[in-house]
Amino acid sequence: MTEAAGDARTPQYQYVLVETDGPVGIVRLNRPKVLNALCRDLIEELADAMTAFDRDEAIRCMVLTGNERAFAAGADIAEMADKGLADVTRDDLLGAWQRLWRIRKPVIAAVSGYCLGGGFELAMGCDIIIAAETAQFGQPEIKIGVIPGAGGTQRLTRVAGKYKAMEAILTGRMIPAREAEAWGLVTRVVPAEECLAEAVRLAHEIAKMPPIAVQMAKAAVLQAYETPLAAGLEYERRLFYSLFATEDQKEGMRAFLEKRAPQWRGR
Ligand code: DAK
Repeated sequence: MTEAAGDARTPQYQYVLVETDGPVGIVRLNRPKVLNALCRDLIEELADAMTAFDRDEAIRCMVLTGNERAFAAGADIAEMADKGLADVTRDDLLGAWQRLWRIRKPVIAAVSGYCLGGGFELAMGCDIIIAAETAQFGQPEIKIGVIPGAGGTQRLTRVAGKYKAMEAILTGRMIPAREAEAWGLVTRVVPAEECLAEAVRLAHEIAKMPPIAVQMAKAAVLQAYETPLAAGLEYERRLFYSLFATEDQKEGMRAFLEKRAPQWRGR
């Protein structure tokens, strides 16, 4: 059962809608008139909402979504158009985005419609992407005189490889959901009407897992993008050993041996 927005756990924001479904925190981008263009205040609110869920012990997994027409069509071009170098440097545009990349709990993006520019970068910063058949991905910044600035040249290249990324970024063309799937950019493609429900279902499945191990698994997978293989393997090994300090490891292994379901305590 979904909790109504507006209470202590789900404060009201101007540009994002926040709700909970048991242990799942759901954040919906909410500037439909401009295809969820990511203005500065929206990113600040998004970072606030997701950080609050990250700190809330009752929340185990998050879903980030938009609407049927757009996940997000990129950063707000109207807000950026007249800025100079001094403005963008002083405004520290990056600050709130950085807070998003530090979320420790898993975040599933449910993407329908346009997912462009900063919107695509936001989705790529999530841990799992469920795409509707209607989803269209792309980095069209080149068409407005800039390049991706929130990770697109790096994340897209690491996932899709140099030749796919180069074409996408140099032409700005849209990549339909099925093509994005073939490039390894999305977890799976589902019919549009099932997209959010599938993401929430998956979030509930993850929410049933032991929370400390879930966070460590996320950290270990992300480390694969940061380090050479030997350092990544060492990082994984250390996290693996450290889980033997948790009650959940004892409970999980005992429950298996006793042929019963484990009761996770998050300790
Ligand atoms: N910004 C502002 N408004 C936008 C917008 C955007 N990105 N995208 C759409 N809109 C607005 C349109 O202006 C229009 O407003 P009205 O005219 O109705 O007032 C309304 O949304 C509906 O859009 P359209 O009329 O254009 O709808 P169409 O179906 O005809 O076309 C479209 C849909 C998605 C193909 C088209 O809207 C479009 O091309 N949009 C722009 C896509 C784009 O270029 N995105 C990249 C933006 S640059 C960084 C962080 C982030 C970034 C960079 C740095 N740091 C932390 C350093 C990100 C940069 C970007 O994303």
